[in-house]
Amino acid sequence: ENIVVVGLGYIGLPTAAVFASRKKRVLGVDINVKAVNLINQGEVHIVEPDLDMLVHAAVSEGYLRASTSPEPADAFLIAVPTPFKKGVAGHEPDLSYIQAACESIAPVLEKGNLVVLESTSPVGATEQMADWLADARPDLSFPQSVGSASDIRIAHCPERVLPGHILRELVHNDRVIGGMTPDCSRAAVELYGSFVEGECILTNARTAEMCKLTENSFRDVNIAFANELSIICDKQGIDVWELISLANRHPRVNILQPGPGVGGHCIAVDPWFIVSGSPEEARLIRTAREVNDGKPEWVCGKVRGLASELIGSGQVSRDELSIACLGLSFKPDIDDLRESPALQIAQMIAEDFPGKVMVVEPHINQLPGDLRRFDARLASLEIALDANIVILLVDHKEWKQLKMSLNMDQRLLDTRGVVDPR
Ligand code: SAJ
Repeated sequence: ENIVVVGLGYIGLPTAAVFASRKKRVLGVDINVKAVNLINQGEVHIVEPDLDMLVHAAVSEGYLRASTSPEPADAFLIAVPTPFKKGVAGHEPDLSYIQAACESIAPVLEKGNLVVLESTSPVGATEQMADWLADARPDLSFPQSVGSASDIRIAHCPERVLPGHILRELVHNDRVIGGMTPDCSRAAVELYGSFVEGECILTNARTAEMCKLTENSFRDVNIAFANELSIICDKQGIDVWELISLANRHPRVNILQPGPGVGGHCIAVDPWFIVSGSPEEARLIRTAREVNDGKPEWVCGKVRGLASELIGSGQVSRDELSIACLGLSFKPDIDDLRESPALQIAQMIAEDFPGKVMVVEPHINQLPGDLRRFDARLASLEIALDANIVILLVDHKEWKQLKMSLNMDQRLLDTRGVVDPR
């Protein structure tokens, strides 16, 4: 069986490699020529535990190849990004990458093929994908017009793996499989059955789309609850981490952890797809997004307050003031800075206090340009802990057991509850 995977990012490449490890012949397709060349040399362009070994083995055994254009196959998997349109009010989903993927595979489609949309998508995207394919190939029949008798079978099978644990979760997580007809679902189950050890559960495409959005919105709403509590507790002089651990002793309470905001490409994006599809109804989901998106600015306000306090009381002069940011990535123990609230905060602080900011980030060796522009610099943890204001932004394992004793001219802002206040 031959499989084409379109999009060789954090989802597509691991999926392609796992299929190849089960002795399927896989062609990975991406518009990024550099990534294609690297993969063909058995190397990878993304950081994910064990992925390099898996890709290397699959390429050297001849089961995995990469190219910038698709070839005929039995099944096509689409794993391209679905961002929202930046700057557009209402955070409209941008399906242009799916459309481009459809245009690239349509010419090589043959009767009997299965096309699976894996990208996280707004409700209706799978039907839209089928329409794009049907428009490009009037000689073939599709489920939206002929039902189960269609030449091409189409399903949505959203990915729910956690970055950092992708290879394990790909195999062990349950999979929700939503076909446009029951036949389409069955064809997709057969395909995934070659490596998924979790349960494959059948539904329709719209429910599968909504299911994925619901999972990430559930997490977003629950993190927003924790973030709102942290702001309330700060005002009331209560330690929010102590509060949450006490409340979580209740058998039916399980509050998540507050932080500097919510980052990554999934949890901070997917809820907007529900909001833009049902703007009147999705009130809680929208508010949760706003609460989480507002948290970086709240943290910056706290830092400005601490700086005025230190300067106003004469503890330190404005010229001498130093500020340290511990962590930049969007979550612990990874190098991924994309959509990171920690990075956003460090940038805002560096802009407010040019030349005074140092950053500790063990997973990178050069600061992003925006930080360098305001003369921020990378520092060691030891030096950073002498800064007047220390902002803990990411709970990397390097400082999980961090012990600090603060001098009179020092303040700590721990957004992750790592340092025991005692
Ligand atoms: N965060 C908190 N407090 C918490 C938990 C997380 O502030 O208690 C923050 C993190 O620091 C981070 C953000 O939320 O900035 C998101 O991190 P995450 O670890 O919760 O999730 P992601 O974005 O790495 O992966 C999520 C997962 N979804 C769910 O857990 C419901 C993953 O299973 C999905 O496959 C992935 O989104 C995706 O691709 O959609």
